[in-house]
Amino acid sequence: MSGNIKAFLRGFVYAAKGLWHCIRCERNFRFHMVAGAYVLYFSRFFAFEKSEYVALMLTIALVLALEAVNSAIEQAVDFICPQQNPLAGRIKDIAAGAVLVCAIFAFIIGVVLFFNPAVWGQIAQYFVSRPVSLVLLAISAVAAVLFVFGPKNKKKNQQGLNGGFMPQTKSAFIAIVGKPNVGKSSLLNKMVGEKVAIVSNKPQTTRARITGVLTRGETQLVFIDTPGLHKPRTKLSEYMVKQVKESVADVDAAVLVVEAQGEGITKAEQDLIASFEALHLPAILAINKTDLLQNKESLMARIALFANAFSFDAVFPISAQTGDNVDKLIEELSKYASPSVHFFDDDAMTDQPERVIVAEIIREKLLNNLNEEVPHGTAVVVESFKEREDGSLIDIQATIYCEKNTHKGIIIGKGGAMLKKVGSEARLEIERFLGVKINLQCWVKVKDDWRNRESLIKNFGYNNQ
Ligand SMILES: Nc1nc2c(ncn2[C@@H]2O[C@H](COP(=O)(O)OP(=O)(O)OP(=O)(O)O)[C@@H](O)[C@H]2O)c(=O)[nH]1
Ligand SMILES: [Mg+2]
Repeated sequence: MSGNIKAFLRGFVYAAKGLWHCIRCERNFRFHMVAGAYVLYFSRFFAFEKSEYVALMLTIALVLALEAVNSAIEQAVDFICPQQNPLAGRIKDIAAGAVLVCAIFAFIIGVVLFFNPAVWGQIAQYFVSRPVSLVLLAISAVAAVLFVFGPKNKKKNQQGLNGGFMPQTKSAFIAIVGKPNVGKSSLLNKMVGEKVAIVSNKPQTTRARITGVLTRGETQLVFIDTPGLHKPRTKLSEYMVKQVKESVADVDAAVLVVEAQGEGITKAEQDLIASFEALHLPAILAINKTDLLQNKESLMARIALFANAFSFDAVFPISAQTGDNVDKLIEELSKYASPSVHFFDDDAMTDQPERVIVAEIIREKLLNNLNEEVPHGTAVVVESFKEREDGSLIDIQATIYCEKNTHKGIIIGKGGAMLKKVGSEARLEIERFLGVKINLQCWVKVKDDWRNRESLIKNFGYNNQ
């Protein structure tokens, strides 16, 4: 019996802790508390009926209770739903809508009850004739403003309540964005510590979102490498640009990668900055390829240029190639992690299936060995991936698609020399990646203008769903 009473009383302690948490972390809750207190204070000047007092108290209680419930729903949604789920945002909006409806009604009730100019005239006289009361009122107003706006909204970094209700682990989703060829995929690979995204010196190497995962202790950072933002000229590039926009909308923070050398801010970079502003997305500026810089003064000018365009949370001159300053960038990004389960195994580095990585490695070798439009018009599909029974070898068959017969000739090369070169470079890297010998066979096929054909784009793995 005494155990039951203890459990019953413990419920009140949890409730009090929850209330304290609301006051500490929720600015809107504090605002409504203060508004309620002033309403009650000024109500003493009005000769309200008992029923009017009841209506007033109930309205204040309802607004505060809904604010608390709204906060609980927001946190539950953040806790349960992976950030990518668009439904999560909608659930939070609906909960906030309920508070808004209640606050509007509370406002109307307030106006109806307090609309009496004669009484307000008397109240003004009351304070004018009592300077001490006027000063106290002014002091309380300043204290109220400090109380409401002083403590930060701490939703992101809250400590667990109820003795471990919140998970001990933390995670954050970070989009890596920028114009093509600035080194986004190189940075992803450096941060993850493994090559999970292909890299080339040609723009528009990355075509789809690539997830890279870094888990250090309790913190898991999920990086989303994106295609370089550019003006789309084909249906495939429309898909690529859409990938960037969707990525930015679904993360906790973004890293804008720009090159250390360069004139102004490009249109793509301006567009990305505008999207950070529109989404209120915190962003960090990574100024890459500093290893190529001759003088550091130009770096200062570059930092000033971007810092004037947007208030970045931090700026890091880095080199994705040498790894310079990348660890510091990771440290900074860890600050965006909030209590949450880990969305990937702690030893995972990417969510891409082996087949996709193999196809991407072959495409990378095509990009590195071919020039002009030819590599941009290629797509690679792994048709079969079979491990021999004794585990000694994996047989891989891949098809390289290109857009024109002339391109097919270039890819195969004189006497098959180019295809042989691409195949052998790809084989070595795939063997390193899979840790087992492979037998790689590549065929080349033509699919006219496939980059503008929706069904083929989907077949080649660039799926909009
Ligand atoms: N010198 C130097 N080169 C770099 C650095 N980071 C990347 N690169 C080179 O820049 C080129 C582009 O790198 P990627 O990582 O493919 O660039 P990206 O931004 O992912 O390009 P897209 O996928 O086309 O948007 C490659 O040749 C890289 O080797 C760096 O820090 N220093
Ligand atoms: Mg890339």
